[in-house]
Amino acid sequence: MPIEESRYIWMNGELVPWQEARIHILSHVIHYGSGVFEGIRCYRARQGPAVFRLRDHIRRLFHSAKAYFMEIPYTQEELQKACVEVVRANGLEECYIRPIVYRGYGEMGLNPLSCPVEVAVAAWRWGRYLGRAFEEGARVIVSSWRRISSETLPATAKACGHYLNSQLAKVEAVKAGCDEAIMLNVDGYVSEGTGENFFIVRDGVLYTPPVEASILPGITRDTVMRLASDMGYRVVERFMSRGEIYTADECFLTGTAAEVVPVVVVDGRPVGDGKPGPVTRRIQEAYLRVVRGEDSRYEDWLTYV
Ligand code: PPE
Repeated sequence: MPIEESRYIWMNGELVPWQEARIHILSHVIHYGSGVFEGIRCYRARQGPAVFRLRDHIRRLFHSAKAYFMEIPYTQEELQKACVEVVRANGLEECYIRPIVYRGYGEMGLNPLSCPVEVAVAAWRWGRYLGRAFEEGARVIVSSWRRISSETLPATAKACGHYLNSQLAKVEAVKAGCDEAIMLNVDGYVSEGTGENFFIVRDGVLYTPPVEASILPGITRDTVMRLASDMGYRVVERFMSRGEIYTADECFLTGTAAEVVPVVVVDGRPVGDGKPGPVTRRIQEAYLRVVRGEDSRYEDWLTYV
């Protein structure tokens, strides 16, 4: 689906018209993937549009930048404000916000340190990331590509170049007629989806791979762990093997873009009875209530625009 254009993009402190938010072809990021980014959602809540877990996303952006020696020329508060400003200036209510910090035009070659660090924040309306799978459940494969190892790249950073790994797995899934791919880590344990974390449900207990399984520590994953335990479920972070997915009662994916998506087929095998499971449904509903400000226990997570 093409991007649904908005009017302005925040670039290095100024709002510029959407079509003018350009960078030079010789910018470092284009050649070497030297950028870090975030994905944040804003929802139509009771008292107006509200950005979900803005502080946590911006904090992770700074952590990602630190791993690559990128000094962001703004404070966390300033970038939080930039996100809110972009939503407001575009008159958006429900939207996706994409802050990106990248190495710009300066020098060529692998030493990035003298290239300028630039920042942009865009926002646009973005519907269901995995389309009908949100309702009907996703069909996934286990990819032949392993998730990047923490010994190769700092896998907990959300960096542009890391997503070449995700793209290989995603294309493999799409060419196999599936919605998404799950990657194993280099040791053969389940890691995550190409843009989502992964959970299974067995006998009413939720299991999700730990950070040590080379995952991106997802903010939606954290939200779901918190909501599920508040709902009375036991939540366990532990390594899991590929075979365990096949025999799980339920599986689901979590991510800012994807939200909470049931998985109904893995490698051609139905998960449970092949329909979205009841625990997944309950968590999906609870998540939507929280992001829309319908559950006062979690108001702290909302930043009203
Ligand atoms: N793992 C990966 C690899 C990942 O990219 C994401 C987010 C997650 C886990 C979940 O993290 P969180 O959003 O904090 O719960 N993927 C973002 C980018 C998707 C894209 O296509 O671009 C997102 O969901 O915004």
